[in-house]
Amino acid sequence: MTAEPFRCGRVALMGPPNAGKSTFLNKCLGQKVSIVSPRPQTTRNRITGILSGKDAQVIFIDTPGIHQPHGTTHRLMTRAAWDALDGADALGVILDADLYARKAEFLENDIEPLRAPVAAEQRPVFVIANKVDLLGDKSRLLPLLERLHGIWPEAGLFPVSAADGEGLPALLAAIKSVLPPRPSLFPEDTLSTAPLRFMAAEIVREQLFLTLRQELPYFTTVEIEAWDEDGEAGDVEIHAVIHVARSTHKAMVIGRGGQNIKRIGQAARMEIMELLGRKTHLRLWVKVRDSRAEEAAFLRSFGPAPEAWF
Ligand SMILES: Nc1nc2c(ncn2[C@@H]2O[C@H](COP(=O)(O)OP(=O)(O)OP(=O)(O)O)[C@@H](O)[C@H]2O)c(=O)[nH]1
Ligand SMILES: [Mg+2]
Repeated sequence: MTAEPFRCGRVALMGPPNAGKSTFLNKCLGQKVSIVSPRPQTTRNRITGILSGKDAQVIFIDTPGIHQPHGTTHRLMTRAAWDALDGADALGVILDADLYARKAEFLENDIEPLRAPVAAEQRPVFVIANKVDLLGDKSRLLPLLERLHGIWPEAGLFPVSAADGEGLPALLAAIKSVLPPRPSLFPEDTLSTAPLRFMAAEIVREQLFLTLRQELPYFTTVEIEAWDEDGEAGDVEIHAVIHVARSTHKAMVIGRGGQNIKRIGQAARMEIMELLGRKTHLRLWVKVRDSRAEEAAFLRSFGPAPEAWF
């Protein structure tokens, strides 16, 4: 009997906003590398998450949700998602199966931007029907799976729950089996290629989403202004600035008597401390920015636009 070769490759995770792409990635890794919120368009950049096992290394690339873009920001986010396909060995299309089991009419419109490119893919495609834990009666999934099979007949179909892990072992085994035989690209203990500073800023942004819910103004960004690891007893001191567009937004983020900013700071500090494995002090400021200059900086953070973008 010959031993299976070690396999390693990249898998781009794509899909409509809010489908559970980031939740799926975190669940596969058993740790949080990508932030999650009930609001669509939480992920703004490509995020890598690396799953290292004894037989394979899977490099997942989480992406912003793909949808019909309106305006420059959405176009840039959508581009960040499509760019993830470059160099990927396989593609995971994640869909909210519960949503389409209840509202079948939404499917066509939501997958429209993905439909033709995915159908034309030469690489292995995994269509991941997520959130099956929300379906009381699993037979409600069948018409959706049939439709998806009709749309992308070549793709593997996997009903899963990123929340409770149902279906993930079978899917991960299938993903590993299509990766090219080669040694790992990253050391075994690398969880992500994202710098810790970026991850810390994302954790603050996640807490903003979770605390403010629908009220969070879309252009809110978080910037790490200072990161001091030389504090007493090896503590890390982090200063983060939450940039908002208007003074009304600032009041919202701070909350009555400072209750929101306090909650955001406490929750983010706990998570960052876990990430760093060291005692952490987190100081937050809220600044009203010069909105035009700031929006330009926000857009620049996506990288230069290619000449022929739309
Ligand atoms: N019940 C249930 N909820 C889920 C599951 N997967 C994700 N969710 C929830 O769906 C919401 C969106 O999850 P995200 O992981 O942020 O989705 P996303 O696709 O990364 O979203 P964007 O980054 O905004 O495109 C969150 O409230 C998650 O908790 C699942 O399997 N079951
Ligand atoms: Mg996401």
